Amino acid sequence: MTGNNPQTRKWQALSNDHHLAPFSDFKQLKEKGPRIITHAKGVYLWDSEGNKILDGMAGLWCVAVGYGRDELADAASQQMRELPYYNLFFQTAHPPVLELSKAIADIAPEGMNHVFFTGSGSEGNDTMLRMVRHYWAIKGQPNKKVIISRKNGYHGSTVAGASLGGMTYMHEQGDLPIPGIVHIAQPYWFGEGGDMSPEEFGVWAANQLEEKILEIGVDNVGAFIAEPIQGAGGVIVPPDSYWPRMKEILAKYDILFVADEVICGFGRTGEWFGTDHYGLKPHMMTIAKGLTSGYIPMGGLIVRDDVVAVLNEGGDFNHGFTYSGHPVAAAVALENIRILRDEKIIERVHGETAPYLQQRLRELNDHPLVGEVRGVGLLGAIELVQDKATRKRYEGKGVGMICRQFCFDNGLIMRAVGDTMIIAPPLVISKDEIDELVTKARHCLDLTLSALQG
Ligand code: PXG
Repeated sequence: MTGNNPQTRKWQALSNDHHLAPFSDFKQLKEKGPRIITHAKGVYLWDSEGNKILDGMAGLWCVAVGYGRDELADAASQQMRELPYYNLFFQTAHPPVLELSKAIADIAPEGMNHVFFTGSGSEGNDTMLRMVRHYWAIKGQPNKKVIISRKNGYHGSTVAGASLGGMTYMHEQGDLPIPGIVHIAQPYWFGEGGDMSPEEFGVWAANQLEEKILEIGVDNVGAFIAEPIQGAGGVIVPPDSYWPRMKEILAKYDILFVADEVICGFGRTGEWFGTDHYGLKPHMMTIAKGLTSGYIPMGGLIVRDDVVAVLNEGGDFNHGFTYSGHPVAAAVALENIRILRDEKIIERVHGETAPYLQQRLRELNDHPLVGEVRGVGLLGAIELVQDKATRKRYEGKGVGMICRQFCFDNGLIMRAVGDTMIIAPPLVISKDEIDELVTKARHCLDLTLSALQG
């Protein structure tokens, strides 16, 4: 992005000279220069060139209550003045972390009443891996170490998080996955379902878990981890048959089930958690993102009471972070949950804006480039194809990136995962703003199609 505003160029020079950006091609970014986002309000961002942009991704799936909520800034500032930091290590605690633990227990599925806090979703999943292995060791089954995960799942970017995740391009950098983590097929019918119907494919994909458990031996398997709906992998909503079959398999074998709720949690599906949407009964749930609406970093692991009862017999759990349960983050999370609850934001998503968004998005099915539109709650995906009937892609054209660039240039943030366009707007998006989002998306699909034909 070349800016007209001289300040933009100054910031871009600082980026070139000093900043290493996450998940970026450093050299390419130097040539192009980052877009500088300077402020935000509601569902809109502004860049340093004065462009107003509808944020169809809620930051990075996290800004649930929208930008510019003074209550969250006030909660942070008040807590910073009162107790800016203290740790939870040496048999101490502080009010915000205790009140937040209770507030989370109140909204979590029944029987999930304990929370271990971290600084991020990745740390939450690292905590999960160590806690699962510790749990089985306490139970006298130390061999139950293997964690089964899924290809193209996303569980973070730490060594354990990236290993649990099924992103091969992440594994390739740094000799991952670490031992003791294996991946099964994902329930991505549009991309991998072949000639099967979605229902057949959903059962097939779920059965991969049973096959893997039998292959490894249940005595060696500690847990299965999955996002209720894969987010970063491309908003992959499993076929309706998938989770019911998974539930049968999980009930049959003595392994723990971990729901990674980092994206689905805190209202994204129109329920507090993705597991509520699918009626799942996890032993642990990883949380982050919507927990604080991204205003401040915080993650955690919610743990079911029967698991805690075992952990209680295991002596010290030798794990924790300087910022576990940070008081300022906890104060912000508490206020964020209060806003979600008192303003009935999730009820509105469920009853009003999610059905509206899903209906409006599906209107894009008539577009020549669109092979499928899917979504749940305020999550949506649009598959871009060359041939609707066969689901054939435009090979090697980078259609997703072309479309993403048109979106950026036309005031809409919509992500591209390969040739899948994805959205996850703030939960406070209004119907009018949804209209704007869909209108802009259609316009950008038109521009993409013209570019491909031209
Ligand atoms: N689990 C899930 C399901 C996630 O989506 C994490 C864990 C890790 O959280 P932290 O807080 O450590 O980032 C995530 C994070 C993308 C993208 O490209 C998605 C995430 C992070 C970065 C990029 O969509 N999700």
